[in-house]
Amino acid sequence: MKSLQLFRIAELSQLLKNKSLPLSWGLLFALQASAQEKAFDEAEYRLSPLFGGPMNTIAGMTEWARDINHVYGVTTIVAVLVFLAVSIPLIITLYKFRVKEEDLTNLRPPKQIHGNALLEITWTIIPFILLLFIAVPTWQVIFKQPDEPPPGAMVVKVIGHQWWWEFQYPELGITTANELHLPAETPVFFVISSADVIHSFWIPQFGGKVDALPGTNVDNHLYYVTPALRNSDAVGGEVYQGQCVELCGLSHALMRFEAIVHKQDEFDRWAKTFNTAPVVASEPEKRGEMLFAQCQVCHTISGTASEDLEKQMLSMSPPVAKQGPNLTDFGNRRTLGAGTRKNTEENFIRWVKDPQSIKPGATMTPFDTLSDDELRSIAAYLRFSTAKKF
Ligand code: HEC
Ligand SMILES: [Cu+2]
Repeated sequence: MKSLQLFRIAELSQLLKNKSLPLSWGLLFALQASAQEKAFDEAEYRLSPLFGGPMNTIAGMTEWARDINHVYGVTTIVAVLVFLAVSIPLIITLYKFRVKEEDLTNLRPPKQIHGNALLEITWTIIPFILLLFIAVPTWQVIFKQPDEPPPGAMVVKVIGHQWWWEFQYPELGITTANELHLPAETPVFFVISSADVIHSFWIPQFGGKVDALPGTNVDNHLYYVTPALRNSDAVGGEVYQGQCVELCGLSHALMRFEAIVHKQDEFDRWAKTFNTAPVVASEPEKRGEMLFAQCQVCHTISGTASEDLEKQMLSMSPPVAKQGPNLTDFGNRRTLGAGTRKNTEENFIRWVKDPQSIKPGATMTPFDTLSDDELRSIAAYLRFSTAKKF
């Protein structure tokens, strides 16, 4: 912890020396990073090697994030100028017109004035011009967002749930949760909505946050080109952190996800193998598969009976969506409980026995009557049978 703090300070001074970071952002960066580091350490998070903090908004990885940072920069400069224009004359005035020793015996009220048209017009026009300075780049950036998916963009539907994320790829026939897989350097058009209350979709390093609203015909959009890989032969993709940023109930802070950026061919393989049925090899996995029957009302795994059940539920009128996340690729997921814990056997068993002990308010039923052996079998099935090589 201490060493990380030192690392961050060293890193920061390096950035300042290279002039790649304005001072005001640098200070903000240091404060924000140290608070987040603590939170993420507790959640067993790995720190991203680039710029330390995985939730850092300042080191934008997409052009969209850099556009937003440009607006921040302009706003910061204007704000600093206003601060100096007010505080310097104030300090000079306080000093120059302070009561002097010899005046103390002869204090008189200052000359009284009322109204000064020239002054009032001036201090109306100056803020107007300053606001224009901020407004023009803001508009320019806002209007870069298209209303419809541009030709060639991949469409991803993002649906917020209390307290997890669903991701659908309509063109690929994929539904997954809590892990957003994306190809590198690809334009993506997100269609964002919610199944219950207002959530907000945010990947800090990709820029911008967009509310996920419940109800029909209120979908919000977000468009950007995903970043290039930092390491062009990264296997398994590069991970960015995401978080719900609208206070949405008890476990709002535990409503996280990971965005994983892959080489195009790796992404294609992921998409192609995604919906293949689990490979049930060992005895515990077979037992686990049977025991999973009691989880099917809420969870779907492609290529199993739970998928048929989902189709039936969706064809009812009105259609009924399952309450829990799709677990088709659960074995490949790095976390469980929407980014709350690492996907280990121990955490898995604790989750199934008592989800609320990991995530207060989680709407999954606790399965505390299952024996340890049964729990280990379900863990084997979900953690190994569904882990597909791609
Ligand atoms: C009443 C519906 C319901 C039932 C039944 C149910 N779950 Fe869940 N499950 C959920 C919900 C809702 C979540 C998401 C909770 C959250 O993250 O806030 C979840 C999350 C999970 C997760 C974490 C997924 C992730 O990627 O974060 C696992 C693993 C899981 N359930 C396993 C099981 C198993 C195994 C069973 C059966 C023994 C089961 N569930 C039964 C509703 C259910
Ligand atoms: Cu939320």
